Amino acid sequence: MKNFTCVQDIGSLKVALDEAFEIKKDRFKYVELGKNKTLMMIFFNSSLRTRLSTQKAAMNLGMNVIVLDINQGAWKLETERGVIMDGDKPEHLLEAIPVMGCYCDIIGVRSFAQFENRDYDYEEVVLNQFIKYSGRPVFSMEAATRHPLQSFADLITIEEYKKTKLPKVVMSWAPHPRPLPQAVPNSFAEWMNATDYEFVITHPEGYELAPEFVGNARVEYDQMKAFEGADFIYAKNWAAYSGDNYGKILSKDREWTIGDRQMGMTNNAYFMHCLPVRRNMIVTDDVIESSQSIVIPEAANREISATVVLKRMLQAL
Ligand code: AN0
Ligand code: CP
Repeated sequence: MKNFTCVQDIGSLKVALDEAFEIKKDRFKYVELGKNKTLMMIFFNSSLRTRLSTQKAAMNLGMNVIVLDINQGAWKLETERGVIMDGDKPEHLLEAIPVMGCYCDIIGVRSFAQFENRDYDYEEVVLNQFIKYSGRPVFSMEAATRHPLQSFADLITIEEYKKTKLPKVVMSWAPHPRPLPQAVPNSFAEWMNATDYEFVITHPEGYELAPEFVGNARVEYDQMKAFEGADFIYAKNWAAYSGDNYGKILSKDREWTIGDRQMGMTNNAYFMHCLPVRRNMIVTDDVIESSQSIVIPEAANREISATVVLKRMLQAL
């Protein structure tokens, strides 16, 4: 595997899951593979889990790691070509990227949607510039439209906890005070659509995701109805995708906050969220603290998904 940005890059999910469970049994099995290889992680946005789990994954593989937070200590970067650089940005991404590539073997990039221009975000301009100009294999640590390391960890978690071969998985929008990207829900939908699970998406009208991510999923606007018989509830907020509303908040309706009322409709479902989560906006204290909440094992599986991805990228060097 050269680059890792979406579900197609991982190939067979069955093979990927087998590798994940192999790594989980012995996470240092491939510790020789990364000797004298350097991972560079570039963050344009904040992170707790991705930063820590990906660094841990690299250490499992014997790699060296360099982390750069672009907004803390690096030069401010211009991203547009053709700009007369007489403002506050001393360096252009088009020099910075190949320079970063000189010091490492693999690059991870976190670069969220900016919500200024939908086409710019959905073309994944920043991530693709890394792929084009770094001269190194690149993986997404959440880009504008997807968060594949998260979705892979989510899939591993569902496989570990499911009680039936093909569980019913429901992704529910929930309210949040700030506009959040569609990357996590897009990506989760993309991975769920690649399985044979029953997959349902529920959200208020106006929050439709891009059709290429919704795929064949059932969209149900009645949250309580969507939750009926569910085995897994995957909560997430996202801002609107459609037309002029792109990046906007259309609702902060706390009727959608996931609590005992909604969970009571399910087949004693497990509760999942990628974290960070705002309690009593997305989910009540009681639900996230309940025995059905698997948000911590879900986060723990980030180390496993990242180890599989880095292992494959090292094998392809
Ligand atoms: C980010 C998001 O919703 O995309 C990161 C989630 C992993 N969340 C926030 O910015 C709160
Ligand atoms: N779930 C996730 O990616 O968390 P961070 O934003 O803390 O990395």
